[in-house]
Amino acid sequence: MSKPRIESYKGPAAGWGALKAVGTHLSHSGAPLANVRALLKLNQPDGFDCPGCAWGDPEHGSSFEFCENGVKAVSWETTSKRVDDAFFERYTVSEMKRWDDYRLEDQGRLTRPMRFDRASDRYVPIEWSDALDLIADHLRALDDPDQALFYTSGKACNESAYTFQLLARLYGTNNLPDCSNMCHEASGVGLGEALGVGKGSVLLDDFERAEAIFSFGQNPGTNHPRMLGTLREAHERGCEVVAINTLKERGLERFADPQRKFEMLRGGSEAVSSMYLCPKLGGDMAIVRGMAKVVFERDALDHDFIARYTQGVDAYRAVVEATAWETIEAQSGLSRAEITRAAEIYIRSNATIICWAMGITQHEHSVASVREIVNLLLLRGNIGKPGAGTCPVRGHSNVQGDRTMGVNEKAPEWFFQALERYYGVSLKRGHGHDTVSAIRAMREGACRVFIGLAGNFARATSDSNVCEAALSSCNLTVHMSTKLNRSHLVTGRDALILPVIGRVETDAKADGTPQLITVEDSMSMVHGSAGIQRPASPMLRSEVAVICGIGERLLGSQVVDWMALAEDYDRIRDQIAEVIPGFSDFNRRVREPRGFWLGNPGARREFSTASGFAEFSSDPLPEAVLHQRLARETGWLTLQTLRSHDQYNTTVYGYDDRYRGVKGMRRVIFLNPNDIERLGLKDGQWVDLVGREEDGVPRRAEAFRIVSYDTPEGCAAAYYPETNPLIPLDSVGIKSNTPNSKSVAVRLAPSARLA
Ligand SMILES: Nc1nc2c(c(=O)[nH]1)N[C@H]1C(S)=C(S)[C@@H](COP(=O)(O)OP(=O)(O)OC[C@H]3O[C@@H](n4cnc5c(=O)[nH]c(N)nc54)[C@H](O)[C@@H]3O)O[C@H]1N2
Ligand SMILES: Nc1nc2c(c(=O)[nH]1)N[C@H]1C(S)=C(S)[C@@H](COP(=O)(O)OP(=O)(O)OC[C@H]3O[C@@H](n4cnc5c(=O)[nH]c(N)nc54)[C@H](O)[C@@H]3O)O[C@H]1N2
Ligand SMILES: [Mo]
Repeated sequence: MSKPRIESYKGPAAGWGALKAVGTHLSHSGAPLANVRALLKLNQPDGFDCPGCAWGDPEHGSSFEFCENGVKAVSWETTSKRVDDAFFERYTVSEMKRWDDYRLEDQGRLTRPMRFDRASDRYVPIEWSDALDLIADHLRALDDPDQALFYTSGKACNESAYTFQLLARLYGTNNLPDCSNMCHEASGVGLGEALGVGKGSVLLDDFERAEAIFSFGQNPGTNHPRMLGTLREAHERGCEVVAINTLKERGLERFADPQRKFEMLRGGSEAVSSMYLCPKLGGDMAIVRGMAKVVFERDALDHDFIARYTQGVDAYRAVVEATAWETIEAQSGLSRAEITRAAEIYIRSNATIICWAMGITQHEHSVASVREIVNLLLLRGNIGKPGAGTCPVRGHSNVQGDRTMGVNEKAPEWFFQALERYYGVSLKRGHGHDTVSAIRAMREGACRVFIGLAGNFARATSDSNVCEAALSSCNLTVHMSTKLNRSHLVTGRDALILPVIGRVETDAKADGTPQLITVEDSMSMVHGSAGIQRPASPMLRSEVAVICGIGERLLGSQVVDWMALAEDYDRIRDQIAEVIPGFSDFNRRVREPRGFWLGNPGARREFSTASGFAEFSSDPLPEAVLHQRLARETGWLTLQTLRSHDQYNTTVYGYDDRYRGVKGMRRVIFLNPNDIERLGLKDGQWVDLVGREEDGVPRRAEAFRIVSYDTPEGCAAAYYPETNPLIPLDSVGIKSNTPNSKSVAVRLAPSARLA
């Protein structure tokens, strides 16, 4: 681990810094050669899908794209370290609860199923069949299937997601919370309302034709590194790239492409963006509103498109005209002149893509912001033409696919009917619990069994202490996982850790031939993936095998022949092909190079909204965004909780955040120098972060070091998940119910920790 220090980073994104980091990570994982081999197949048409992110794969050019964080994701999974029986004999659960996220996962891969033994406070081995019986017994013992929760993380592939939701629904519940509830839910809701489909409309090709690309609230240098290549190529051919980010993120400023040898040798790099705006947290809806104001004023509308395909433009025009520039400037923290310049770029462009991620979706008014983005695109007909459209940049590599497969606590009526028709059963309707309401339900005793398909529920959710108490009150908690994490330590009365095969590993049929799994990327491309490594332990099972094992014990094999599904995933895909639109001939099409495109009706200008038209919204700007509401009370700041360069969500690979200049530590809070002075603090000082406590729940995260940083006044930043205890469970987005992870009210208190 590096010595803790702050050291500003002068290089471009990627470049030599990335190559050096790759070397360090490969040697730490202890399996360098195997890793390299796995990597060479990374993202190739017949290879395996990188578990790193959901950015699309290019159709031409080199199919191997270098990506530092892809290497980290792969080497983390192919590590030679193992969590074995001796490990669990050595450490009690209480002891491991004191470890941080890095130390837990760094123990290596889980190797066999374990059951919590309360008397000894330890996990002890259990046979697979006993573990599956135990789950079925617990589920059968519930008074009502709605007392069970089936949580999915976006790591799960299509086949496990489909069987998991099928299991839940046939058992009798729609309680299918997923990580999407904390992530792009607002995009799904907003796009669904406006355009009829909750997914993005662009393909990678569109990036080659766009004349302007706007990126709102995302940090691709860390979280979607392969997107940087796309942005830079666009910029090189004269496309305007406008970055709108509260922080100056290096990846959005400059990028050195490790694929280009000459550039690397001369230490060169290229600019990625032509304009960079740094709004206050939550100020984006106001920016887009300001841009729309300019578009109306200059009559730069696509009148034909608006007349033919849309509804509601007059009401929208009225609300835009009624919004004062003073409000727009106050909420965004930007000047009218800056916003006008961005609008002029938008007006000059005949084909515009707008991308966004968590900086847009994790606020109270996120759904309204997504709709405002769509409004802006509609004004100039930027939906359903080449080089233009919406691009919510997804997180987990298969988070979009999991929803397509029916992991949805609010599944639409047609989906129930399709399942009923195919399986000849009748299913319960109604909404199940999402992530936040699942925590409330456990807290109230209404849910008593929690089963997690991948992920780290206890750490990823908001209000950590509240969530941990809720999980602990369950009869049974179960986690299908690859690595040890905090959720395993927050045990119900009974608790199981079920170790599964990871994506880099071969998942073989009984006869030894490999199974194929499938995933869907941000551009709705569905493709196959098969691992090449030997599984980390002979006792691992695939997610599908575990789910089907529970299914058979709980529901028998009359309706679904679970064991047949587990034997050959082609059979699962045949059922998906019958149930889910767009998947006909699934098994053949997914074996074509690069798979197939699910399509998006919006790209054809077909809108399956209630009216059949693309809908303008006319929401007023929020009365005030959080930083304005807090300004009146002294000492409060708005905190965004974000990712460092060395983490994948709750998986912490290391303690460096290279581009932000942080070495060897994670407990830092980035503050504007004026805030530091105003609050009578000093750069480098240690403080505790205190959240809102009006509801009587203490919310405190201890010992963070102040880092003076280029962030707007009143807007602080610190890493997730260490800051999750600060986010009140009820602080959620309107209509999305997503925790407001990018606008958390905090104040700073003296820390017991000394320098
Ligand atoms: N290496 C790596 N890759 C990942 C992940 C990972 O943890 N590590 N996570 C995956 C997942 S699940 C997801 S969802 C994505 C997340 O991808 P991102 O959305 O890029 O993730 P965050 O780190 O949360 O970054 C939020 C960015 O938005 C900016 N921002 C925050 N609030 C605002 C705001 O109000 N307005 C504006 N304009 N900007 C704002 C922040 O400064 C930051 O740059 O990445 C995926 N890929
Ligand atoms: N404060 C704050 N909170 C946030 C966010 C934020 O920006 N700020 N972001 C939110 C977002 S966008 C998301 S998507 C969620 C993420 O929420 P989750 O998806 O629940 O969390 P991860 O950290 O991705 O899960 C990591 C664990 O997954 C398991 N795992 C890894 N690979 C596999 C696999 O192949 N199979 C199986 N079965 N298990 C595997 C490992 O055991 C690992 O410990 O967090 C959310 N929480
Ligand atoms: Mo996410």
